[in-house]
Amino acid sequence: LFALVVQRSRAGADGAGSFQYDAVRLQANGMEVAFPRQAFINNRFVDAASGKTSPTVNPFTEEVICEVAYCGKADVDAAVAAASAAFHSGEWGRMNARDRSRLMFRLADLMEAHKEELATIESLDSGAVYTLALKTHIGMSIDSFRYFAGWCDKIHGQTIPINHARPNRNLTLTIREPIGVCGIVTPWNYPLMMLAWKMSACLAAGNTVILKPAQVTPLTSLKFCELVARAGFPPGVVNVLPGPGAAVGQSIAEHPEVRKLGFTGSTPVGRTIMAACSANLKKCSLELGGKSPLIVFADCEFSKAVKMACNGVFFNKGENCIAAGRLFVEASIHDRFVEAVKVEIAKMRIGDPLDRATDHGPQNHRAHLDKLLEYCQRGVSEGAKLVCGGRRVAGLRGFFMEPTLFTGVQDHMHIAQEESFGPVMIISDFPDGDIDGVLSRANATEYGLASGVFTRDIYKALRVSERIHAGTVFVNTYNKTDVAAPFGGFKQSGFGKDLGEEALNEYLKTKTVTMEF
Ligand code: TAP
Repeated sequence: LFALVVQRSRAGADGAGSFQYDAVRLQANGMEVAFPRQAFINNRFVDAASGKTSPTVNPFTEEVICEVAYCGKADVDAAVAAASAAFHSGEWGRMNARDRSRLMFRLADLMEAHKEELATIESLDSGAVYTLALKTHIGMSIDSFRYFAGWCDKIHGQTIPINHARPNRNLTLTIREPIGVCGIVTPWNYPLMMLAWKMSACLAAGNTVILKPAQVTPLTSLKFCELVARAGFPPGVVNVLPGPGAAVGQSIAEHPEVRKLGFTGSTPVGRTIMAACSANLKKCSLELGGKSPLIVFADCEFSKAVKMACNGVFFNKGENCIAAGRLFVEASIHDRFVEAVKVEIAKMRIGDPLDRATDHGPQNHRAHLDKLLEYCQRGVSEGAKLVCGGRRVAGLRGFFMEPTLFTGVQDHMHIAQEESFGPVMIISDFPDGDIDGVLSRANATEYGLASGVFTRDIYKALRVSERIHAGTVFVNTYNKTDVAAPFGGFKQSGFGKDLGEEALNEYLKTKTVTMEF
């Protein structure tokens, strides 16, 4: 399908001067794309200390794209040493906030200049539909760097009137300081966007960072590193180590010199990470799984609710942490709603994610597809009604899953309780007018990431918003995240926020200075 070449490449001298790395070059999407395949430590692309590599696979062709460095503990130690030097004795630690901001804006501009290339790489590596990759995966990554670049010189403390020590006077002030060397571990569903959400706040606050991308989707994180160096970031500020979570992620979480860990991924791994962080009592923030309820009242704007619900479930092939994991539809519109969803599903075009007409691409990797098929099988065996889908798409190469619809789902069923992380809509009905009943069913989950409600009645919308146990509530919309709005879960969906001003707090510490005069 495309020629794969690894060759020595001289990247442009946008900021820090030119540098060389072994680029993978291939033709795709009507363009040549080039990206690194080695780890990025101290502004250099290097092999893993062990020399090991592992393949990354294109989920549309099922073919290996290239071999990527497979890092381990020794690489974490090297990256932490570089990040520590950059923070404690390097240029970054001494840099003015406004210069830091300028660097971040320059990086965002470079990302924008390379957005088609980044979106193509994301599509090849993760199966994301190109048009969505361009707008959301890459577009929101760029927005995130711009948004937080603007914060760099607006991070400040307070002056606080404490009791005086008469006859002397006292004054207390607080200083907001970066934490130091931070670790970030990301999942595979939005590879670059998850990097961007966390790293932009982390860098704006003045920290240095070691990031481990998901093994199955490392390529845009590595391309990003090329742009970091070209933007002129000093060595050691950004380090990226592809490799297995159990070795690289765990070593970052345990490392005594890493003082903060930002994690997005599953709830079980979040628990492991929190335990590992206890080694040196690292600050951590966890954005974990979800099973977000979406309540559709009979007085909603019907066609909008149907379209938004489909978007809430099938967006990014359902590989979306805030996906509407469970729909509760008021009984009097239930059957009409199901019929309308079937019509929407029939319209979805499944195919090559690089094709501009495609709505639904392949699932991210084979193991995930297998898990989804098993999940649907379990729904059937527990007695839910499989209206459509539930199978691998026949006659098509690639990890394609049919968009799936279950109805008649009972609260005790596995598919009512656990997230699929795939294109599976799960509908239950609720008796007309039973707001309290549906709220208690919607809240009967250990997750609390997002939620949604469709109604024209402001009273119902506010009552649901107030009483639902979730970090985000969408009213008459869904999936509407923005870089300026804080994002994060309650309960076992984790704690700490990405995005918005609140995200800065995750990467800052407060020092209190009290003076007597
Ligand atoms: P996980 O299996 O949890 O993996 C996430 C990351 O953690 C990967 O980079 C993984 O490495 C790494 N990891 C695995 N074991 C580790 C360990 N012991 N120590 C440190 N790191 C470790 O999740 P996933 O399957 O990639 O992503 C899907 C999940 O993420 C879903 O549950 C979804 O809801 C959640 N998610 C949540 C959000 C938010 S914002 N709440 C956003 C996106 C996704 P490997 O590369 O080796 O797997």
